[in-house]
Amino acid sequence: MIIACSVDSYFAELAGVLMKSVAINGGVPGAELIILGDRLTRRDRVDLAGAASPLSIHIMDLDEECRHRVAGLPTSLNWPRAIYGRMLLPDLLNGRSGRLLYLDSDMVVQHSLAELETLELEKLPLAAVPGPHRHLDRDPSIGYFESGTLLIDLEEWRRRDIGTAAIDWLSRNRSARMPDQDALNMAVGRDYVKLPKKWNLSPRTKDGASLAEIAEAHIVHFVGTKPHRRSCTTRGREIYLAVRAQTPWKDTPLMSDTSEEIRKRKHQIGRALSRLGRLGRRARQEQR
Ligand SMILES: [Mn+2]
Repeated sequence: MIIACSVDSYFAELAGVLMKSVAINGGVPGAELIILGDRLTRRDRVDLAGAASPLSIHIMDLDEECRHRVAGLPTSLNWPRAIYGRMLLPDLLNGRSGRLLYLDSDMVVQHSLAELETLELEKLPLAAVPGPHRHLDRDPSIGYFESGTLLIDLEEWRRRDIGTAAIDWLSRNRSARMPDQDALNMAVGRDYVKLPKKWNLSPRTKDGASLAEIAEAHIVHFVGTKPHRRSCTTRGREIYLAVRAQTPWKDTPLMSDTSEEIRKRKHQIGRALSRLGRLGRRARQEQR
């Protein structure tokens, strides 16, 4: 089984901790670990390379062609371009068959993933955990899954060209509430295997999980404030910190509110500059 996630530099630590948790708790010594990176720094690469020891991580880059494919899709501070890696990976792994376990970087594996290596996928493109959001404008009986854990049948996904269908839908529906997740749900419809909650469990109090459920969850998902921020108070955060202490990030200070504020400002400036660039191009065209 291939296990992959997709991150930019900001989420590199989370990806490293996730992969470490796969190595120590995943019970899948034969797994192949892949990180699809969007402009990772040299430092990120060095840290990630050692993060999953004794397993090794292969880093792939979100190249020009990938960027072109997702160029029309919406992004924000919380939804960077890297989230679309899950739509691209099955095509990037063209020629490979079998299954890909795609995981959000803000997850930690606590117990064995071995069950997912043999779980029956019933000739469907993926398996995922059903979620509560039913805001899509379609027959509610179709249901809705969360995109944090995706157990993908690579050949079935490519046969149905799920990646293209999701990208096309989202480029026509740029104001979707949950961009990658809504798009995948539209592309897949009813055709997925429903996984139990233990494969994608949010420990947040408002998501209603009990402490016993959190302890038993095979994969916990830190939706909301990310656990590498100093200000994170999410329940179960110690699960993240315990694994982090075994990674190259163990002596790195947690992300302060100041650096988070700087990130936000940089993002706003980036947006403003690209808006100015567009206006400038339009003005020049009008002068012609
Ligand atoms: Mn997530």
